[in-house]
Amino acid sequence: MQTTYKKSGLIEKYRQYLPVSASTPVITLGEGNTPLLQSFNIPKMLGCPTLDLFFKLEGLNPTGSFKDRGMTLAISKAVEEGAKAVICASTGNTSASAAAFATKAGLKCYVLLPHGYVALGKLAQAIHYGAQIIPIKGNFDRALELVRELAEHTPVTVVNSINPYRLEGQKTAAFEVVEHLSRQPDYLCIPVGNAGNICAYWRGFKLYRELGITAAAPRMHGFEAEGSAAIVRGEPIKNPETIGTAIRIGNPASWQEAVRAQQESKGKIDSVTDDEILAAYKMLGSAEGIFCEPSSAASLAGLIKHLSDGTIPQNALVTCVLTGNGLKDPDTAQKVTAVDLTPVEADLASLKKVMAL
Ligand code: AN7
Repeated sequence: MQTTYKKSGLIEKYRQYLPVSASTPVITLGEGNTPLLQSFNIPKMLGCPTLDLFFKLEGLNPTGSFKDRGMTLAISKAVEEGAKAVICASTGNTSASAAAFATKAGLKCYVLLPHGYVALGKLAQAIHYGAQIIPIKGNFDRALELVRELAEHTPVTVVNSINPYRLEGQKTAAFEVVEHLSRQPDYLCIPVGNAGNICAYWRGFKLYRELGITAAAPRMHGFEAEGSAAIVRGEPIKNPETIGTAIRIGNPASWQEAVRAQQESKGKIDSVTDDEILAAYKMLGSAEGIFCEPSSAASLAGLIKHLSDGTIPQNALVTCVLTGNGLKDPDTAQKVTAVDLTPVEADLASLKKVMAL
């Protein structure tokens, strides 16, 4: 039977804007083209009915986070360049994504994880996709230092965001936001960990402005967790702490470029507390039917902060990036909302009683 199978994935869609040639092997899992969902309930709840709010649901990528956008390109280029093995340090999502794409490409994948600080679902993914998992007695920043050192002495390709192809792939998210809105947002709110994604979005928005596809570019508002807010404080943090383990990073790899993105876009890099992150996380679930991971909710937490202090006007067009899927971190979901899970007798009378019917 003949098919007219249309190739999927970001590289096919955006190859004119990406560093690939006709001979680059394309390793894809169908990443990208994630929904941009309009929010109706949250603007009302915040007392800002004129706010035009959209959520970019990056948790709907194949491995459940935005990392897949960069990984399709990084792994495709690694194969093109003849790599046999890839390595990354990760707070979880990079490792899940690297493991999946490496497996698809037939490459060996090593992942260095901060022991005890990777959400259960992310660990399960890396195991399931067959990566060699190496938990270390140290945090993410130490793991990344080790990866850099290893790469100097061994024939492994680093697929952390210091790999130049990662951010190039991730910039496609900005293209999609513009396509879905038919214009640029006024503000982009985004969590900041290693600060790569904020740079990637800025590259994408800047390019579309240069090409005349949009008239302007949004202001980039990035949000670190208060306990790991190195950029806000202006110095690396030795022992970063936050409920958002994905952004528990004390020495962001893309620090300088992120500051440039903030300055060029006339945006702001700020911090949000764990309580603010959790409030936003719960609000997304209970008001919008969106389950993102705690770190992702830093974007909404930041928006709420900047609406209340007047940094973002109440009638703005805002896109909040929700970077990862809530299913990755079932432990936090269960911990933050107390529910009674005591079983009831399996009969109608008991049910009616507990349901107050
Ligand atoms: C859900 O996986 O650094 O500012 O090793 O997983 O580009 O680092 C993850 C980062 C936000 C921060 N939201 O993005 C890793 C890792 C989620 C994340 C970030 C991460 P960057």
